[in-house]
Amino acid sequence: MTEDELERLNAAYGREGAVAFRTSPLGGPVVALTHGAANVEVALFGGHVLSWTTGSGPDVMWLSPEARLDRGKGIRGGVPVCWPWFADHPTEKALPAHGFIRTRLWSVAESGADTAEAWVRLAISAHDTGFWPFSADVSLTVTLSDGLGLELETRNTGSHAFDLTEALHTYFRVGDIDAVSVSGLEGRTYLDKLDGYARKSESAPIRIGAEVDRIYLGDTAAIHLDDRSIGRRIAVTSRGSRSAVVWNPWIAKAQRLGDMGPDAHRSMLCIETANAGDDIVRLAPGAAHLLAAHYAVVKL
Ligand code: TA6
Repeated sequence: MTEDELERLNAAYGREGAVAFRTSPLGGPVVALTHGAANVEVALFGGHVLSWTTGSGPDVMWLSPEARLDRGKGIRGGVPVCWPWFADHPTEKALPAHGFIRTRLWSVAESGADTAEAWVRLAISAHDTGFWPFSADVSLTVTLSDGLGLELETRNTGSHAFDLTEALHTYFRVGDIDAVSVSGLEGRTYLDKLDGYARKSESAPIRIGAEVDRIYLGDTAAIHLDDRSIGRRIAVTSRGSRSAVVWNPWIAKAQRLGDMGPDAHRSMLCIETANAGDDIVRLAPGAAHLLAAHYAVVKL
């Protein structure tokens, strides 16, 4: 994006001290939100939240040291927007995992700021392409206040209904994976991707000591990621979601992925707010669906 284009974005959507557009050293345009001591950075490539700092403690988001915005491929870390399918395409395995809007440039639709929050809405239209013969308008609204809110809205603008699976695939930074536990999913059924999607039941708060890749089914009041190494709880709440994914690649898969940097498994954990697994959204022509996540950080 040229400096002139950035200037036009700042003229149209910049808000003094709250919303600003700039070029990231990672190689692409980003919008920076500021509210008090908190900051968020969102890449226009993929509508991708890269970073969220609250003013105390490390970045809440984990981002690969190898992340780039200018290579046309999915950014490793932050909040990938998985849409219009979660994980592999249901029938065409050659298609990119987690859909195609995470590797497209989004446009800026709106922005705003007041004493309570700073926000920006990014948008993209997905029309008939060879492998997705439908039409939809998608927007991601990122709202920075005392917490961080993400709202992913899909509107079916075509004349055919389609099935949607999606996720806000959030990579949280942790101080030391050994000091982490995840609560709020006890008693829930999950699909274990590492065991042929076998249905299993969660019995206790989750500790991570190996690769974990699970789709938890049903409504989730709140999921708590407790990190005793950093001394913080990340509370995840959601709307429009009846599934949540917990993923850590551990050592071997992180090495196979090849772009996570050294010992990444010790410093990240994905808790993804989703419509995945059995949780499929059927969107009729003209209908809309909102998938929303809210993150709050409190001291432990
Ligand atoms: O959500 C978990 C998962 O489906 C894992 O199986 C792993 O493939 C991961 O997503 C990959 O995420 P990425 O950021 O590479 O799209």
